[in-house]
Amino acid sequence: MKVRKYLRGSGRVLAFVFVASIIWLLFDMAALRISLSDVSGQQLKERLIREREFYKKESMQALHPRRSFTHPVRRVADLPGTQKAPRRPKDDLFQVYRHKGEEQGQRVKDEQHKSLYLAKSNHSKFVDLKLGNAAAHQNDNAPKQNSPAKKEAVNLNVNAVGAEVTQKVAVKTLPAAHKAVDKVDSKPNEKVKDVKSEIQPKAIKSHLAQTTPHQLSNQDVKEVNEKVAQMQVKVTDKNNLGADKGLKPAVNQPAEGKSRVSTIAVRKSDVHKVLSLDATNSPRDPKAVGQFGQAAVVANHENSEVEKRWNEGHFNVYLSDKIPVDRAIPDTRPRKCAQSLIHDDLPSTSVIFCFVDEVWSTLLRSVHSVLNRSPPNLLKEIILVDDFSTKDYLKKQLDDYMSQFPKVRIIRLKERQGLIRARLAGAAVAKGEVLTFLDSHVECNVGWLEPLLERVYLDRRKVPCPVIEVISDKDMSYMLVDNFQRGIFKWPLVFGWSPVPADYIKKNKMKDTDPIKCPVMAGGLFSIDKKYFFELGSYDPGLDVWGGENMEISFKIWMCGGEIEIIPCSRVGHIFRGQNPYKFPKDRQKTVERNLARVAEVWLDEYKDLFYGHGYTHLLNKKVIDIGNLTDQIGLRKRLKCQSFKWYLDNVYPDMNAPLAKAGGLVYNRGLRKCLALQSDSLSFETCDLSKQTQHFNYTWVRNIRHHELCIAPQVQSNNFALQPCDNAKNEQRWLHKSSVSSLAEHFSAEVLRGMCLEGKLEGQALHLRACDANNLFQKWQFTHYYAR
Ligand code: LR7
Ligand code: MN
Repeated sequence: MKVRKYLRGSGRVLAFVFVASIIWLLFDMAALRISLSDVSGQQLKERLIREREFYKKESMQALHPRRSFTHPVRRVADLPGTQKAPRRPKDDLFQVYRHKGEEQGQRVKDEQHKSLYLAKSNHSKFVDLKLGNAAAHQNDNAPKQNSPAKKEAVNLNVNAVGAEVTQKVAVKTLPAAHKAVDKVDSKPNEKVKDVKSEIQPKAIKSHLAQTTPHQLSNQDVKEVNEKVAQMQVKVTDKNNLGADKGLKPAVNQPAEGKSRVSTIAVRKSDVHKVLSLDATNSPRDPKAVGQFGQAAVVANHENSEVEKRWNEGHFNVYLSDKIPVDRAIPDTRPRKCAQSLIHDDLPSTSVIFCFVDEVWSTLLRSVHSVLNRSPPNLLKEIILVDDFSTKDYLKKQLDDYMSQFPKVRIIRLKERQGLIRARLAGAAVAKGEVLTFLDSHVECNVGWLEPLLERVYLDRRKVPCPVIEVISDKDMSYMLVDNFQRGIFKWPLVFGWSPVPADYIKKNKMKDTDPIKCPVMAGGLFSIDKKYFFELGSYDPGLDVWGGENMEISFKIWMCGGEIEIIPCSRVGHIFRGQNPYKFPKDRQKTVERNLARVAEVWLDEYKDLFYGHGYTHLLNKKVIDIGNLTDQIGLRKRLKCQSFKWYLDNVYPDMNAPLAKAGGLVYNRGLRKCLALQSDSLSFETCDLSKQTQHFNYTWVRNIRHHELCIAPQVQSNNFALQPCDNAKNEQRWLHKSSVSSLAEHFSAEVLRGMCLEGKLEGQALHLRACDANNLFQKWQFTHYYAR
């Protein structure tokens, strides 16, 4: 009765509205529920795709390292205050490296350079190419007064190039030197050391004192001798070289390499100012295409030709063929470099170029740049390792051409070995005390060699690299790179360049000429003491064809007692190109991945998960890929008593962020408002308590939810989960989890069971597997700490 009273009049209307809205609400919720599960399925799909895309992108970056962080370059011609060509290449560099209060010095240098320039201009230092190519034609156009010298330069051998320059310019001071080196060539078996004892300090010093443009003051000599003496003290003290600046590891090096430093102490050798030898200082044809490293343009009607020939090298091959193989390039060194002091008794080097189907003109330009800009007494030989090229011109034509240079040796591999084993073949026959590896499309700049060898001389465990400058793949111009760049890597072992932090430069009062400690090297251009290279086990011979060897040797050098440095006073241009112009015997991506996995397994310790976790989890499955036997490599690491990868990160690359897990700590369920806990071999929920170890889990790089050795895996039939011994290779133990942003933020969605998520269950405080639902709070989890995105 009472109810009826309430349902009378307006009350009836109200009741009707109330009931109707309840029914409406119920329908709405059901509809929403349906659409939600739809959406969440869709969202999960999208998320998986996005994740996959992300990792694919990252792994692609690993395969195209140079594209990921580009080299900061400057066009020499674009530098402020430079005029249009023709001009002397060195002028604009003074703009780049001009320092306060040095204008006076610059003027002096300018004058000196001018006099050198004039002095040399009467003599051609160029090789008659006898090729009938563009360069040879340019020779025809060369000014008349060059002709006699040109004749002189025919039949030129390395030493003749050096010798000729030497007589006319700075190294006129070294008559004994090249006489002696000539002798080495005629008797290839004669030891370098004997020769050096004939040619060394006295001859150089006395002649330098008379004729070098920059007189070596007694003060200079005194300073260096003092430095050497200080080093000697330091060495006996600690066996730890601290004389030079740079990112020096704080910990004593473990490997007991026989340091050259102790030898210095005995020798107390004299020093000379770095030799700025450059046989191309006054080129035959200053107007030749690309001369002085300037950008060259091709006329519109030649474009189709450019395009046609592009794939021969994946750069402008057509243009390269027009540029003299001995062109001049601008001296891009910081100004002070020309004043550096170098020890007189540096070790000699074998320069090793490995190549497969390299373009003729770039290969020749690489070789000539070494011949024309290296002190002959230091250049023991140039070894060309032909990695089973297919091009005809690289056979007899190359043999014939190189036969004019006694220092050039060609080694032919009987089958394609790949860059890494080709380098090993070159190293095996090298006679020099130091190996200098170069890519086969480079141009070595003036004074490039001595600063590298000087570092090896100071300590045989130093592995110096030149600054790698950029030769444009499009217009072949020589571009200068910014100072203070070092080689680094990012995950998954992607090489890149990064500037030395400004505060580090400031704190260490670094000068632009100081060696820069380098966590990893680019790979293609470096010098290394030959014995030391082999003591380090050279390269892992199990690395195939191309890629990853730069990471391997970098970790090996640092972790086993050596150092990698970039030497700003040594500069070499390199053609950076978008693609490899040669074929890979096997799939390119698989080759590089496999190499990197070998490196990760041998050198990265527990950090290898960071490598795999950045797009390479598929490599963990032994059925997918066989990375080969690692016993020798692991044995080598033990034998050399190398440091851990953690040591490397802490001491060599401290600015690298490398957390061992993506997230960790307590795992809070937002619906239950409790934390996941391990209880007698199963999982349940407890009130969160940081002090309880049973509540601590990690979300690892290979996407496991891990408690010590146990990992969670979904069980599809029972809609449940299982705790299994962790196995990085098992895909079923992987869960996608993001702290925010993505649509299934905070969920744990099973990677192999699409659309299934971990959910906290109210009854029994347990855990089960349910269809992912974006809004379900019981499917939302939060770790105490997130270390990475
Ligand atoms: O199967 C091969 N056999 C070879 O002899 C493949 C290559 N090669 C030769 C090739 O002809 C060339 O002279 O090896 C040299 C290097 O090959 P590139 O020029 O195709 O390599 P890249 O310059 O693209 O790659 C860089 O990374 C490589 C990874 O294995 C090597 O370490 C290269 O030496 C290295 N180059 C540099 O470090 C130059 C600066 C680039 C940067 C950054
Ligand atoms: Mn290269």
